Amino acid sequence: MLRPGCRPRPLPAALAALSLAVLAACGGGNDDAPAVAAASTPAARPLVIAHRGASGYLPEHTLEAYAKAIEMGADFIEPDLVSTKDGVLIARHEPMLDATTDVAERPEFASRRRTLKVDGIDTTAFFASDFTLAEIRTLRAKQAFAERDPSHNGRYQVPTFEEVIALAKSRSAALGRTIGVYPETKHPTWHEEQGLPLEDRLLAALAAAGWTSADAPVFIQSFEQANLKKLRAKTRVRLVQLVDADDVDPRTGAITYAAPYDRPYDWTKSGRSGSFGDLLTPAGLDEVRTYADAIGPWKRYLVTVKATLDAGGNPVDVNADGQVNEADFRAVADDTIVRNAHARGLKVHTWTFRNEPRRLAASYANDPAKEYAQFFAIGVDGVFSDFPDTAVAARDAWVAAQK
Ligand SMILES: [Ca+2]
Repeated sequence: MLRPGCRPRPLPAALAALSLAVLAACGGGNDDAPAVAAASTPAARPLVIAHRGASGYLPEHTLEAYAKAIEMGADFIEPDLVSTKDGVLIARHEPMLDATTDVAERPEFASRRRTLKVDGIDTTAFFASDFTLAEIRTLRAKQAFAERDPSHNGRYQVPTFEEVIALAKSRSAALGRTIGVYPETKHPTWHEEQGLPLEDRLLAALAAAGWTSADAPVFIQSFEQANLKKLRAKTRVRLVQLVDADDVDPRTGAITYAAPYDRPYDWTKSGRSGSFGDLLTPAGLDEVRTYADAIGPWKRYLVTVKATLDAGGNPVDVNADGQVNEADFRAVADDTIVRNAHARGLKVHTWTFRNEPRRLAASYANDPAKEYAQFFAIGVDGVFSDFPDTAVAARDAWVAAQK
């Protein structure tokens, strides 16, 4: 899924003047214990959704990364879906292949690089929609994050959605437990503009697997809204409205919005105003419940981060590492959205959980389990993690502690 992960984010204007390198939103921390607001009803056993597979360890969206996630105990594996030129759904985080494959090193494909508008933004890249599946098969996956182990680069292929489903089914049978799939339609409006709409092929693949009902081990997620409404008319499989944002202003903890992460792209296309956060108000949740079964808000909507401020009102580099990022911030929870969602019968699955110290708020004292526990305590029903072993251990410990 999940578009942002830890994408480079522009700084809020008032912070750009800081002499320190400021990386908001993707880290965290202070020395305070995690704060929890009012009590809500925690899930009995929150789901662990392996974000792009065990992507903290192996190149994302490969059968090897999904298999490792299953080995680690994940309940769901999470393929993002894009289309090839010949209309096959493959697992990639983006239609742009540059960051997660070796395509740029293949001279035979050099002429394919071109500029297209993606959700209104000029983007120069190698697009999956310009490659047949046979051509995609010749590529090899690579680790998307510079800070993670590159030793598996160049070894694994890009899988089709059908292969991901087959893996989930074969491992479920072998292990005697159900492993679900949690596909995301990536840029559905853009795919439609390319003449390669995703939705019917996604439903056909699920139907071929026998997965057409609300109790199928499937959640379909999207940041856009119109495609989910269309899907609701065609399937009872559970649907998830993802809710993005641009960043957090660490001086206040307030969510910030900037294009293209400010609203579902289909709203921009159709002229609907507003921002993603509107979907999480009581009125927004009333709308979401008409077509979806769950919401998937960025985790900062539920637990925000706040900086320690100096006399000038600027964030302090608390751990004195020369950078101001999440590792300097306090994590502050508020269960209002979770309670309002639950009151409407909507589950809450949030993202993305990562082990790297710079991505952990200071409140967690470098222990990712403390972050999971804070979210479980406010009632989230599922977490997307790049490190499913850590997430499963934290979940199991948390569940055991509730008894
Ligand atoms: Ca710091």
